[in-house]
Amino acid sequence: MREQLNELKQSALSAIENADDIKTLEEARVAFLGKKGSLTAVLKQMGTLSAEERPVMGALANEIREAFEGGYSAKIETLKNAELFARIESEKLDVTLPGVRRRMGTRHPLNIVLDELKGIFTSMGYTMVYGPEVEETKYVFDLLNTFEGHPARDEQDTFYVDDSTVLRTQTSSVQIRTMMERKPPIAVISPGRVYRCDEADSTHSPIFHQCEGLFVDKGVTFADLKGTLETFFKRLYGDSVKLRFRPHHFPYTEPSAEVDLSCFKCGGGGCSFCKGEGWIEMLGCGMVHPQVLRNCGIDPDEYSGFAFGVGIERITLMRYEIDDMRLLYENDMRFLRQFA
Ligand code: 2NM
Repeated sequence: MREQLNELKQSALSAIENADDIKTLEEARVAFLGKKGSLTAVLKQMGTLSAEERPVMGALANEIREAFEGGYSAKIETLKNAELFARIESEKLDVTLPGVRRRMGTRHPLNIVLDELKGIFTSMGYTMVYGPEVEETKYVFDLLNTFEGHPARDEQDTFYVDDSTVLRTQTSSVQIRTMMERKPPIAVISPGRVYRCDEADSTHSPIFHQCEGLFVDKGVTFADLKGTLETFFKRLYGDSVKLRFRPHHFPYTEPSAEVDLSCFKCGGGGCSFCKGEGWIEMLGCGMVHPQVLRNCGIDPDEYSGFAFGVGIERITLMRYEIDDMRLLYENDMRFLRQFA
């Protein structure tokens, strides 16, 4: 048995020696010490030994097992280190390489202009009001004095949801709601998306953005309207801009006017941009019609007001000298990045 044990020791220790990965080492351990292992098999024969031999062989077997375990734990340590080292080698990271630059988004030109517009009117004491884009015809037409049969109600121009519901064609509906809910003085602007049945081209889009303004108080006059718009456009485009009011007609204002701005490109002399006119049509405005005030529960004998509506796209195109409105909706980063 001594022979057998010594042989086992030799082969077990050389198995440890030769194992060059953890799996092989583990197999060697099982083959030696496991339930069906070779050392276990020898120990099972202990019963056949004499009483004198048994403790001697037992001590030898223990000694061999300890030798194996010592060799095993030293080897497993070595193998684990080697594995860790190999992983560190293969996962090596060059911290001096340049990083991946994250592309920052930029504010959309329409939002740049809208924020500026909000800022100017807020500084004049106006607050923002918002309302639904899917709106009852009552607020978009009837209360605004735009009767049944008026061309503005034509199905050709307006997206109808049903007989009494439309996609709003202007944000005046929000102003009507505001006048019905509040008492003057009222000084509000209503920026938002509006819809018209138009083919998209360089100057039209079926969805665009508008900002309407409304000021109602005692003794408000057309002079207040002129002063307000002049202040607004000078702040937006600079002091040299000139305004021209032309008589016009809207069902909801009386008198009404369209406002032209002196051409930003030629300053009024006439060029290709303004088609030789020197002026560019910019917005509509007027004194709120007494009937509209009455419709909203405001006494026109006590109060008067002015209102205006301006397209955000139009201001944006002019401000940045953009010649095609469709550029504003295409989300082409090469275009948008220019406004960073
Ligand atoms: C425009 C032109 C002229 C307008 C009128 C009103 C209201 F509700 F007070 F009657 N809000 N906005 C108005 C007036 C809008 O857009 C071109």
